[in-house]
Amino acid sequence: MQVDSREIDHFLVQLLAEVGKGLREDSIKKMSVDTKKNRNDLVTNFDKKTEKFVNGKIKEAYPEATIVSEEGYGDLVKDMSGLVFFVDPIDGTMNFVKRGDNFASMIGVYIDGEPLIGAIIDVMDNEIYHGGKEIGLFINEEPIDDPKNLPLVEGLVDVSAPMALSNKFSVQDVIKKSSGFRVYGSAGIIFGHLLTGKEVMYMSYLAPWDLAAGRVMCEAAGMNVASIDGTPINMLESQVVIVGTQKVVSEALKTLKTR
Ligand code: 2AM
Ligand code: CA
Repeated sequence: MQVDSREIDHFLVQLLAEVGKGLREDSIKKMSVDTKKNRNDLVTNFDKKTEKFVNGKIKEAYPEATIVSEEGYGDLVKDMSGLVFFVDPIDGTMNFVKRGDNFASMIGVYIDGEPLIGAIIDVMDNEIYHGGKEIGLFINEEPIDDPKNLPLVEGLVDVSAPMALSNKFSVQDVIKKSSGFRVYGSAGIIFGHLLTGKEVMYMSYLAPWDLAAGRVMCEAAGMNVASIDGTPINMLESQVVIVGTQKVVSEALKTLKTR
C-alpha cells in the first residue's frame, strides 16, 4: 500500500490542534465523570466526545483505515494489515479530572504492522510532538534532535506508580541504579520527556492506544521499545513495556527479574 507519511503527519497535527483547543476551552466547565473498571479508572464525557470526533475525522479522510481506540468508537481490529490508526482521546484522564494539566491526546499510525507516524499533544502546554522515521520528529514546527544514548546511572526514570510500589519484577533495583524516579500519570506526557532527553526510561503496563504514538516516535528517535520478556511487541494487546535509550533498556532487561 502506498501512503504519504507527510500528508498523514499534517492531518494528525491539524486534528490534535483542534482537539487541544476544544479541551482547553470547554472541558473544565462542562465535565462529567464516571468510573470504568474501578474507582480510579475514570472516564469523562470528553474522553467519549473527543474519540467520536477524532475517529469520525479519520474515517472521513482515510476510509480504508481501521481504528483501535479506547472508548468504544473504534473497529474490532484483528490484524495489523493496511493502515491502522490507534487513538487515545485523553491520556492521563485522572490528571485531566484532578489537576487540569499533564494530560495528552495521542494518535499512532501503522502500515502493515510497521510504525509510520505518531502524534501526541500536551494539551495544556499546546505542544504537539509528531513525526516518524521517514520524515523526522518535531515539536510543533521545530525539528527535534535524537536524545543522547545515556546509561541508567546518568538519567531519570519513569515507572508506573503501581509497578514501582509493588516492586513488580524487582523494578526498584532499576530505579536505584538511576539518577532518580519520576511519576507523571500520563504515558503521552512521558513520551514527550523521553523524546527531549529529559528522562531515559519508561516502564508501564500499557494498552495499545497508550503505546502506539509514543512507540512510533521513540523508535524513530533511535530508542528501544521492548517487551519485558523479549517477545515482539503485540500492538493489539496490552503488555508491560520498557521504552528508553538503547543502553538503559539493555541494562534494565538484565536487572529486572521476570520469573
Ligand atoms: P489513560 O489515562 O488513557 O487510561 C498512568 O495512569 C498511565 O497509564 C496513563 O497513560 C493511563 O492512560 C495508563 N493506564 C492507566 N490504567 C491502565 C491500565 N489498566 N492499562 C493500561 N494503561 C493504563
Ligand atoms: Ca485514555
